[in-house]
Amino acid sequence: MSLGWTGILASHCKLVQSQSGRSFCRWISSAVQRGSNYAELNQADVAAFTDILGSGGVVQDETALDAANEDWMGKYKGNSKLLLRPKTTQQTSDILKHCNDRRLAVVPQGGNSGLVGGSVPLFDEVIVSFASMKRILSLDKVNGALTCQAGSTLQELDDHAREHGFLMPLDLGAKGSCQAGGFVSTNAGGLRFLRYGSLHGSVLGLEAVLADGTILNSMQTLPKDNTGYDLKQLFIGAEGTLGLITAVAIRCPFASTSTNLAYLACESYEAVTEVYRRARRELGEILSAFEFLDRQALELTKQHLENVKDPLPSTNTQFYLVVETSGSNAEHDMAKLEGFLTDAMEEGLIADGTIAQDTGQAQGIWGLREGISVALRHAGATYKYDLSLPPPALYTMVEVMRQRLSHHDVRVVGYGHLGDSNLHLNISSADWKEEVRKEIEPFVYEWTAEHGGSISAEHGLGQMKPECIRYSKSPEMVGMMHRVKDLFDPNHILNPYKLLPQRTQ
Ligand code: FAD
Ligand code: 2HG
Ligand code: ZN
Repeated sequence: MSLGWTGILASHCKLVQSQSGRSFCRWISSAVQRGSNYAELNQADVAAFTDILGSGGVVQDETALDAANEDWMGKYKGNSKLLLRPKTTQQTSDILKHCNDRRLAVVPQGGNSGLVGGSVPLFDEVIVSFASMKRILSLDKVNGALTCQAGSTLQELDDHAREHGFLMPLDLGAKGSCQAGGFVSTNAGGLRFLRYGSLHGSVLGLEAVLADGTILNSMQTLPKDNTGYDLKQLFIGAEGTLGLITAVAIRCPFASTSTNLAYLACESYEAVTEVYRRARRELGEILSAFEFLDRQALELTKQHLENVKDPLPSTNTQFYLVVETSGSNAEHDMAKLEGFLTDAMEEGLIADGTIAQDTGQAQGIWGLREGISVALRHAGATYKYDLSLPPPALYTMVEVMRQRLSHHDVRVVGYGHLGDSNLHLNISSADWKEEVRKEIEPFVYEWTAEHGGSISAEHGLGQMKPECIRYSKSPEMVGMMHRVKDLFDPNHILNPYKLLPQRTQ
């Protein structure tokens, strides 16, 4: 697969005025340049880092650097010569103090599962990995507050929480690799968002190190604290541009004792949205996930992932739903779900369906849904978009794109968190082709903004689309973000070229 896209993707854009008076950016193909204000790494820097971390925490090995320079999709590749692995908050602070004094640019890296190139360098930025900060620190058995170091993976945290009757308030396909610092920094959404909401609500506290080495500790574990500005919120979704998160406190709900999972087939998108509306109304408090995939997503996943089984092999509808309920009374929950499904079937909204009979079947259904991104990776190059759109417009986007790209040899795939109005639009092609990208962008962003959506529902902006933030945020909001950045990181050493657009003045 070609990796030569970074320069093109990290293009600048110029502002143009739309008819509605809103400012949009349009691509011009000038690649981002390495900031001339950044120093180049030298032997004295390596010696200073070795003093801080010992030789085990300073990685210059080519194989390890190759892996850390490249993102999960194989789409972005940087050229860092140094990977640092702190074990403590104090070491992280000492590293940043040195980098700030020397003007060395830094990329924080968690599980490197991000989908917008935020976790890899563009040039020679020093990579700070949290892989050696994996300790789970505490779990309050009464209120479910769990504290951990930033490098703990979501799977490890969920396993630990479940041992004590709780679960993590988020779940996603990359749970085996993504880390607390990474999912908090991206404000990841995932499969449990519908039930437990955003990390802006679940994160109770965090500890972050600012560019100059200052440690900001707000590791409170109580849900209420109204003493002044809630600074921790700024780090949630900041994609490593304001500080390095070293520890997190997160509120874990009790795990439900009764969970059901249904896999449903629908003929039309209208039926899908009606099933969703009724699920909210009729399943109410026990509805815990409402995901959808289209036939193209299903076919592609079956083609590329051998271990995925089609739960409804004899149906041939355009849409499939994964509907989960979680409650505390198995009989009541099942009766509610069955009643809801029977009504929807009798009214022709659902063409066919199955309810998982055991955990193995449930895992199979989730495996299919979570496997779509992995299958897309196997299929070649993917033009990946993660959009918030109002439910009526959500699938129109997929149809419009399919029509627009009909003269190209690509597969347009739509799936996502329908219950959160979050579409994952993926265009799969054997290879990257710049002419295809140009037909997708900026159209996809303009269309989304015109329909009142957001160009990033959950994956963030990273290096893929910092210039396009203006489709979703006003000039005043972007200006204020620049001022916050200046305050937290005056020398702009933290994750440069990501999230924020280049300044226009
Ligand atoms: P990384 O990829 O390493 O980093 C992500 C960003 O956070 C980067 O900007 C990085 O610089 C920064 N960062 C990392 N660690 C720190 C730290 N300690 N301090 C400060 N900044 C830091 N996302 C969703 O929202 N929902 C999904 O359902 C979902 N499913 C996925 C499924 C798959 C198969 C994959 C590969 C990805 C998926 N993602 C999903 C995308 C991704 O955002 C999440 O996996 C996760 O949030 C990234 O965590 P990470 O530890 O891998 O972070
Ligand atoms: C998901 O919901 C993830 O599966 C990944 O957010 C989406 O790969 C994608 O486009
Ligand atoms: Zn998602």
